[in-house]
Amino acid sequence: MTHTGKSTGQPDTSVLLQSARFCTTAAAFAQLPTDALPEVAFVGRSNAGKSSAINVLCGQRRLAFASKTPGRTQHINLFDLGLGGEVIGRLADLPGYGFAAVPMETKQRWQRFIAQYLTLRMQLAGLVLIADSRLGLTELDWTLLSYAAPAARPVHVLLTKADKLTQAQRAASARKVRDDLQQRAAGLRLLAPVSVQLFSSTQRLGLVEASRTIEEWLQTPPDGTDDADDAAEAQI
Ligand SMILES: Nc1nc2c(ncn2[C@@H]2O[C@H](COP(=O)(O)OP(=O)(O)O)[C@@H](O)[C@H]2O)c(=O)[nH]1
Ligand SMILES: [Mg+2]
Repeated sequence: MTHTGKSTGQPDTSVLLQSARFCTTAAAFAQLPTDALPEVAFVGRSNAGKSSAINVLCGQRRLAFASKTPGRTQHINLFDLGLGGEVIGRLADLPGYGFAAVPMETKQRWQRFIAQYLTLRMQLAGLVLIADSRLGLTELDWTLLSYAAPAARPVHVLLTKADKLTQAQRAASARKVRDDLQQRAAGLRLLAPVSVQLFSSTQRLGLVEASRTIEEWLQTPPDGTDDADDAAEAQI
């Protein structure tokens, strides 16, 4: 996939992500598409900057707007990604969590939906966790990671709003999150790789790294069995 730096005057988002088109919205697991196309899911606390990140990564101003519509905030919104007219994968925008003004019953229902999605969705190729770089990973993010752990999908943390930090603060934020992950990974049984990067939707910081990660996941079989088989064969 083509990625070009700002210096060449070319876009810094990927052609594949720019092809994103709204596909469907699901209020329950049974409403999710049943084909085998790989999915990359975006998760994060509400207000962390998830919609902004999706929009800027896809080079579209209002793609993730659906997620803001009242009544749709507890849905999973799916976007098709295509190459040459053929849909080859999807992005899944999961409901933001940690929004205080939500009745407990609603909260529990969508918590179950998120947990179900993260553990049962075979098509899930990887998880992009959006966190505010000023806050790092909060208890709700750790809870989400604990839901995600059994499925052993790779996780990529975008520490967004990095434009609000100085260079030194950015480095400290990334270091703290990496250290926290190292300390807590075993306890959470997080076996799949977790990577961390700084990001800013307003300054378009970290777009190339984030899109590359997402594209790589979409081009890897979701259950990773092929890789595992290859590795096993290589060792024999
Ligand atoms: N400065 C700055 N503000 C951001 C960034 N990303 C999001 N925001 C702001 O943070 C607020 C929440 O963003 P939004 O994308 O709606 O968050 P969501 O609830 O996680 O989808 C909005 O006011 C955004 O304009 C960023 O990278 N930098
Ligand atoms: Mg949003």
